[in-house]
Parts: sequence; structure tokens; C-alpha cells
Amino acid sequence: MDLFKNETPAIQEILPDVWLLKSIALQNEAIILQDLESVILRAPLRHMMTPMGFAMSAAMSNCGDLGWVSDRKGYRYDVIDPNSDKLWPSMPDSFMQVSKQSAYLAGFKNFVPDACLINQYKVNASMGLHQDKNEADFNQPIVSVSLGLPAVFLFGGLLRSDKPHKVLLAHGDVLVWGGKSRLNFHGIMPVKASQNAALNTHSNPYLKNHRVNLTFRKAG
Ligand code: MD3
Ligand code: FE
Repeated sequence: MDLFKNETPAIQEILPDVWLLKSIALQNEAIILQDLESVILRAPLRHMMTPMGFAMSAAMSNCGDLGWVSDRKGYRYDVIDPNSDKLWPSMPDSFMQVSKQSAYLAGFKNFVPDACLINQYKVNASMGLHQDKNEADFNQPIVSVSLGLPAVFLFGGLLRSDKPHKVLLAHGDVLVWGGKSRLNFHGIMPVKASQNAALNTHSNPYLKNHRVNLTFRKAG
């Protein structure tokens, strides 16, 4: 029996300080999906309001010590889920493992996330170009796990006007970025209904018409 099979997953530096780990989350797919379900039962997905008063296109929730929240007062991390007035659900071991392993393979040996933002995209949902600037230490990388429907990720430069690169992210893919790329503008093109069955390697009915992104950060 091949109990100790330990293949090195494919890792590619697709742009300076941006690493793509194709399909790495498929190793722990079943437990990740089970843990995702229990987190969003305790902290249901919701459309947060931007400071300008618009509902965000992606529905969001969090787990871990800190959760990213947006409302009329602005963007911030908070230990409390404003919908329940309770702590966010703790970070499941499967989430901790896939994010730490991915960061490690990309060269960030000491990454320990304290926040996982869950973004759920239905067909046509998108995320406009923005920077992630609410975290305390920009030397810490960010790890993002894509599940379900594929999406085109836009990876821009340090100026909003820099023409973005396009990267297709499919079920199980992980992106890690830090260093020079940490403050780059980025976004998600409107998610399309399933077209290429080869990119849908799962058989989860919910993921057939949703994209879920788990974004791991050391926020505090
Ligand atoms: C590159 N989420 O929640 S994750 C976000 O797929 C967010 O839901 C997108 O952007 C999603 O803030 C993209 C990938 C990502 C996140 C942060 C980055 C890429 C990044 C910060 C700098 C550069
Ligand atoms: Fe972002």
C-alpha cells in the first residue's frame, strides 16, 4: 500500500512573486468541502454593504480568529460576526493545512493564517479591481483556494490603470502571492455557467453552479 506516497504538486511562479499550485486542494477535497459546509451553517454567507451603500456581488463569510467585514463604516477585520454577535467559527484543520502547505511550497515557511474570508460567487457575480490593504503586515503572503466553477482572475499592477493579466482558476487550484505582488490590484471577471466539464473535477451539486474562494491571511 502506498501510504507514504508524497508527490510534489506542480508549482509555477506565473508572475513575479505569484505562485499557482494547480489542483493542490484536491488532495483534501472531501474534508475541505465538509468543513466549508459546517462553517457556513454557523456563519451564513451574506452580501455585505460597501461603505458607499452597495451590496457586494459575492456573498461572504469568515472563519478564524478574525473576519473581514464591510459596512457603512468601512472595511476592517473583527473578531465578532456582526450577524450573530458571536466569534467567527474557528478555522478548520483542513483549511489550516492546505493554506500552510501551499504557502510553504511557495517559500513562506512560517505562514499561520488567522483569517479565512469565504467568497461565494453565483453565475454573473464578479469582484472589481481592488487592493488588499486591511492587513497589519504586508510582508505576510495571501493564499487563495478556488473551488467549484472556474473563473478568470485579473492580476494587475500597483496602479489601477495597469493592464491586468488573466489567469484561469479552476476547482482545487491555489494561488499564493506575497513580496512584490502583495499590493497589486486584482479582481474576478463575472463567473460563467459551467462550459468546460474538464475543469469541474468534482461531483458536488452545489459547486456546479457556484464558485467559492477561500482567502487566507495573517490579518492581525
Ligand atoms: C493578488 N478575492 O477577497 S483571491 C478578496 O477569488 C479577493 O474571491 C478574490 O480578492 C476571489 O480580497 C481573489 C486572490 C487574491 C487575493 C488578494 C490579492 C489575489 C491577490 C492581493 C494582492 C494580489
Ligand atoms: Fe482581494
